Amino acid sequence: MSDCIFCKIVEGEIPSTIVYEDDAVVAFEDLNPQMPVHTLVVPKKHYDNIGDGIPDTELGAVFNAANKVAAMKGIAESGYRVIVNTNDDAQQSVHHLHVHVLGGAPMNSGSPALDEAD
Ligand code: DGP
Repeated sequence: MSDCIFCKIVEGEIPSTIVYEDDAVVAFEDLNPQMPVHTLVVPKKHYDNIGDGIPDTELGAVFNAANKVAAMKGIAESGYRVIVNTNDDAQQSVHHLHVHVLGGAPMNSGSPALDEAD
């Protein structure tokens, strides 16, 4: 999609700090980090959100990449959250499926880590 900012990041048309890439996904640092580790993982192909008919293989690639990012960042053992904001009530602001990988410090029990970001 020509007006999608994450498509532009995937295509290298706008800069980002890429931390992982494979055939299916790109992972890059969030512009406004809410935690010491805050990386986004996106499928290279555009999907609006998790309800957009994503093939199992691509969905699996996104979550496997999230796990790899956590390992690369050294938070796999200490703990991390993978958050997928979907549509308005969840404050999805970029409508290209992305998962937030958040960690590097203790988080509140049961409360979404991004609540205070908005
Ligand atoms: P969400 O609310 O789940 O749609 O989160 C979108 C995230 O995307 C938000 O944490 C900030 C991040 N973001 C928005 N624009 C850019 C950008 O141009 N570059 C990067 N690296 N991150 C962005």
